[in-house]
Amino acid sequence: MSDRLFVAVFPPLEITERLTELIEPRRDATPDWKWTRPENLHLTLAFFGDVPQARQEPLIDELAEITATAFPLVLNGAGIFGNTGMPEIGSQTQSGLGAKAVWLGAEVGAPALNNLSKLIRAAASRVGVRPDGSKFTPHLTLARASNRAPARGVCDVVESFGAFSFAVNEFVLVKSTLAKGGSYYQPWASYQLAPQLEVKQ
Ligand code: 2AM
Repeated sequence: MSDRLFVAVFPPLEITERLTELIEPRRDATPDWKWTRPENLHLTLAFFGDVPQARQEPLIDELAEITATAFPLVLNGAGIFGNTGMPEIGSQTQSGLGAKAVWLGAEVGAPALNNLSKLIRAAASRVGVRPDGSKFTPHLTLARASNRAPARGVCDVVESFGAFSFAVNEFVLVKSTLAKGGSYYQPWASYQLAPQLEVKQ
């Protein structure tokens, strides 16, 4: 037996609610694009695919050994994943070429997310769980196209959403179950980051 596992940061409720308010009126307006369900909004730090049950307990324990500090994150601006899986950001999102996913990028906090992703992938490797090796691109997927579809309209919508700031205080190991209406995510284990020290001037 194995489970499909990944590690992610979930935005706090107020951000999810704000995003949901912005997304809901668009759901039926973009037939080629499926907007992410509110409870599924997240930033993936590491994707492991199917992890055999025997490796899950060691993985859960090894992730608990990670020491990292909480950090601020600001999500802003649209990016796309195209056929190549490579991110295309900024002006290229306006090119009108077909894309697979449209996402919100990290305006502030990308290096800290990258660092946390590295720590998580290293921890997983130590217990024989191989993380997806593709280049890490901090992103929160907002819409997916089952076939490549023109992304310009959706990118413009996402660009109009503005910025979302929050503190990343924890990361979560998630079990993903593939279902017809989209994946279903269950938190498997949560890990708190050390509080950020306040610098008094
Ligand atoms: P996405 O946000 O770009 O779709 C669960 O599948 C999560 O893991 C999704 O957020 C997905 O990213 C991410 N992920 C990263 N690499 C993946 C891969 N090779 N296959 C499936 N999902 C992957």
